[in-house]
Amino acid sequence: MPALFAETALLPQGWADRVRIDWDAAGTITAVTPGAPAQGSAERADAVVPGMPNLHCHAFQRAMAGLTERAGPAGDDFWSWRAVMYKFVAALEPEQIAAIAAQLYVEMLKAGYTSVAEFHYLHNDPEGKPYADRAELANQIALAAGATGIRLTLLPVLYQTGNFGGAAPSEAQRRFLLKTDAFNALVESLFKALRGSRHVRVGIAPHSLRAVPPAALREAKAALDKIDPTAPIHIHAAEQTKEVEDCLAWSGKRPVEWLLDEAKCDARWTLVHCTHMTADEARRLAASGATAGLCPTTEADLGDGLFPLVDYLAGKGRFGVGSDSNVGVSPAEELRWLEWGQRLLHRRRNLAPAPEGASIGGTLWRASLAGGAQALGQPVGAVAVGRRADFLALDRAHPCLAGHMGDGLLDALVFAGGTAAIRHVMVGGRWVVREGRHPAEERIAENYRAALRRLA
Ligand code: NGQ
Ligand code: ZN
Repeated sequence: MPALFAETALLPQGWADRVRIDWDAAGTITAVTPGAPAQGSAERADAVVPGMPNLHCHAFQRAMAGLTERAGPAGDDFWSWRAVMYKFVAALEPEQIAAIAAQLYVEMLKAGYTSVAEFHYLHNDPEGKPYADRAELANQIALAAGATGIRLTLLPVLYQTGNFGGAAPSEAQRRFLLKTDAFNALVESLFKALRGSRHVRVGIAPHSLRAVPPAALREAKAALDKIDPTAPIHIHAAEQTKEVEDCLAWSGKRPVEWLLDEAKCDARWTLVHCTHMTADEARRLAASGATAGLCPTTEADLGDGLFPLVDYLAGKGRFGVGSDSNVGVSPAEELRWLEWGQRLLHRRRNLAPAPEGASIGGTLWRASLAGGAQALGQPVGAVAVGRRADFLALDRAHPCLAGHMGDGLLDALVFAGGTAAIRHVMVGGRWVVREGRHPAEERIAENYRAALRRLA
């Protein structure tokens, strides 16, 4: 039986020393023994913490990060960024999508993400026609995840309209569009193809209330329920004030309010962004048990606004973090900006509510492990029996961790550039990063460079 002996490890009950962790051939933890003797065949590690689930990602956007930082003719905003993104998307070929995703997933693993929820909305060819295999592009994502070893929750996206009230989609959106029947068939085929995988779970992602009319939302959910009534459902909501205004004009309700009232969101749901909520919406979303999917670096990059974290956490709301457009690829960076945004807003420090003396980095890391695991619908996010063996081995001898112990390690990780100390990364009981390196990283980077050369 494979096993690891950790000098110290973050367990659900807190930090423990001399922890032996055993797992089975399928990568599920079978025993966690604090205070264990170091002898035996178990490999040794220094400080072990659960790897972070990344609850929101559009992999292809990694290749345009840094390319939208030139001033446009008339003042730039989220919508002008989106227009550039649509141009970028227009020409992407399947192999390019796989090459970009593989490069990104290697970067994620090295930064401490051990799983990713891919909100996958490219379905059609550049002309907007379906590929011979409808799952052509979704397959590229699954291939990239398999090639890198990252755990995947694959969320095919339903996208039908250009705005609320059934507005026609634009030409630029043609690669995203599927009729509900075609979408349901795609979901079913992905369930079939990926059944039995311990590394992949399938759910669905209605893109947003802008892109999915209520009837289609209901039908897609009903079809999913027939296959798997616990599968995750993700949706973008209330990222921009224009979306809130348009939603009010359409329905008399705000997006999060509409979703809570009409879609009855519960713990199966992840609402991505929720930047613009009233205090009442924040309280109700927290009480629903759904996860708020927060993507602070993308939300900053796109000028979205700041999530009402203080109200939301006062209601004990669940959250996790996502890399979204992949301008940042690091859970520590997302959490740092989550907290820093609140500090800038409130002009105070240590805003994530925690009892006196509690660590903010530790509080945020733990909360986003739990929220991320719930959002991905996979048994991850803890070093505990029955969970998958997905974790990071930190090097406490690294200068950036010197002088830190227990939750102090997580404070250093989140607030003091401690990610340089992520030494090894394990997913499902297999090391996917060793000494900071992924075994296929050179080949994957070369493919990525070649894909970008063809795009240019
Ligand atoms: C997306 N991205 O689907 O990639 C969106 C932009 C939209 C972010 N919201 C498109 N970060 O929301 O219409
Ligand atoms: Zn998104």
